Amino acid sequence: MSTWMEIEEIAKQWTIEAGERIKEALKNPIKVESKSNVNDLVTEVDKATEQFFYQNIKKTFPDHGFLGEEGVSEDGDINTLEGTVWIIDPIDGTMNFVHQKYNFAISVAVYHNGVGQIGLVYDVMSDELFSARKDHGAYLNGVELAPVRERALAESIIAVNSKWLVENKHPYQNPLSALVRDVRSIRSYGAAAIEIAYVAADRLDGYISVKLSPWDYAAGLVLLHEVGCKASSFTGDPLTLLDAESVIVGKPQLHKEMVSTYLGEEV
Ligand code: 2AM
Ligand code: CA
Ligand code: CA
Ligand code: CA
Repeated sequence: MSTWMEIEEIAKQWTIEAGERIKEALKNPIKVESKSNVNDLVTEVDKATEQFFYQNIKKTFPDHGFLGEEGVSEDGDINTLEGTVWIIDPIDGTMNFVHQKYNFAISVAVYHNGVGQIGLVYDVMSDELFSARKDHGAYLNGVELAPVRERALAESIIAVNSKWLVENKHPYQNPLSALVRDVRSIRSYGAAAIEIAYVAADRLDGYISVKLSPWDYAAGLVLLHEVGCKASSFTGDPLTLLDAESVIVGKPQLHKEMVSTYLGEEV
């Protein structure tokens, strides 16, 4: 039986190696395909990176479960978080990867019976590794992140995908618009895992997304927990990690205010 500390070390090594492979792949033209719609992109590199993790995990930890965005697992999608489960987004921010060759991350989480034990978010091109192990703090490239520092909503910077503000059926009624008006400013980095890691690292105060999947935020939740930040659905309910759902992340006071005053219901 490996300890969580040992598993974290192995996970970090695989993540750094996966990052090297991605950088190597970027030297050649990359084949891009669409998934659910023309703007929902996937590349051969997303699939190869997920395959790299899946094969390593299967070989090293044959009794661990696997949940990844590109569905490479031979056992199909899991529908339970019982036991030890790896939740992986091989490239978070694929559109950035394709268009910018920058601002994308590898997101790796290990959960045990539904509780986040290890969270890694590796911003490949910036070479920034955000890491956390339950009850042992959160780190950026080995330097411990400070516990959460609150900031008033009017002085807060939050990240949202602003396309969703206009894609809503009734944009003028969209409660997100009022929040956008009242905070200090808005950012949109296009990679949920990085945006959540930035909240943990105090580069952002909050992050909101209308719809995310477990692999987008599983590692981020472990980081947030270690610094004392909060995450929930728009209704304030805990995130289930098994379904796509709305996600609101923030420092505790700001999170509470965003849910109670601005959101509180699905949009
Ligand atoms: P991805 O790059 O791994 O697909 C973009 O604002 C962020 O939302 C990215 O983190 C992206 O993850 C995530 N996302 C989740 N569902 C998405 C979807 N259906 N289409 C595009 N991005 C999605
Ligand atoms: Ca995707
Ligand atoms: Ca993602
Ligand atoms: Ca992805």
